[in-house]
Amino acid sequence: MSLQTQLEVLKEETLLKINQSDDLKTLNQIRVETLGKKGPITEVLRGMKDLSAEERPVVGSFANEIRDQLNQAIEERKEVLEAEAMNASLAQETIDVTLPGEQMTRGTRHILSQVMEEIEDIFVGMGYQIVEGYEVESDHYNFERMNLPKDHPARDMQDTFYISDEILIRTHTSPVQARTMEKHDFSKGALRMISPGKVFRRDTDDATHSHQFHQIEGLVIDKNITMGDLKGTLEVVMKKMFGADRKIRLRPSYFPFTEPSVEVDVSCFKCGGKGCNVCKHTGWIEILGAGMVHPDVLKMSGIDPEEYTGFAFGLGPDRVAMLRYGVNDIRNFYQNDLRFLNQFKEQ
Ligand code: FA5
Repeated sequence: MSLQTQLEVLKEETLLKINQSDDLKTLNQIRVETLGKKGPITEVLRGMKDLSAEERPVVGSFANEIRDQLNQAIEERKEVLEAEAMNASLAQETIDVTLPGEQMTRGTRHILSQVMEEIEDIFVGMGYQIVEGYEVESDHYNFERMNLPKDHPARDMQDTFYISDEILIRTHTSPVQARTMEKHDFSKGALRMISPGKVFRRDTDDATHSHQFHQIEGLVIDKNITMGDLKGTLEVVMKKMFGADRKIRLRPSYFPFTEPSVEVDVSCFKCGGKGCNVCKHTGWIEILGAGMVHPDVLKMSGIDPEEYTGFAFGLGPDRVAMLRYGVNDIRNFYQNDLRFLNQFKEQ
């Protein structure tokens, strides 16, 4: 068979393979096998050395022509296969925009955070500043500066988690009073602050007591502040929190850091005052302690009690939330049970 005939046969066979190839990998393989250095065309061209000088250019240009034709056929087939692959992947990746979207779960603030922020807003509206305190406190600020020296029997009122002899986790937010008083510049006006935060006590947990709970401390110091200011302020705040028809009572009490001292109770949400297991059959739930700042507490913070007087209070927002929403066990707030918490989703 002449070289031209061999090339002609090779061309026909290769064109057939090219047109039958149905993926890019096979097509590339055909190209390498036919047109590569070890392929049959190169092989035929090598045999040209045996040809006469007249025949050589004729066969050479014929071989080049066939190589060009095959290359072109491969390129054309490649375009067809690439278009087919693109169409197939487009068909596969089609998005059905009518399918329902994935449901996103939306977080919400904890009910206690919601109640605390609401109380903060009431006080901010009355000109109070918000001050942050420390959860890890010193015995000095938690007790001594609150008129509770080391051997004071009233320390038993707040069973304490000590970290060392001098360091503890605070049992109330009252240490923020001392920290704020000693820094306040009275030449710039009265001190009016609240301080919300977590407190800790070695209380036995029950329906109304938790070993970790929250308090919002309040403190007002100025010239001529009286018990009337305290009572008036608490009445306004309680009405805003619970509505005008809920009953409130002030009871004489004792705190070493206030004189005189009171406790404020709100009528029980569950029994309405008749007595039940939630209010321990008293009809009332205690939500805050308060009083006129003790002159010794003022003195220890460098304030002259002859010139300035003040009132302070410590409110329990956990109890406020219980009263508000009829939650009959404080422990629900701390167990992170979503079935409970989801009832208080913000809108
Ligand atoms: C105090 O802690 C005083 N520091 C409050 C105070 C501040 C009085 C300033 C005077 C001036 P008491 O221990 O009563 O007081 O706590 C205050 C409020 O915290 C209580 O009325 C109650 O609402 C809440 N509370 C107390 N113990 C618990 C507890 N174990 N669990 C949940 N709430 C509690």
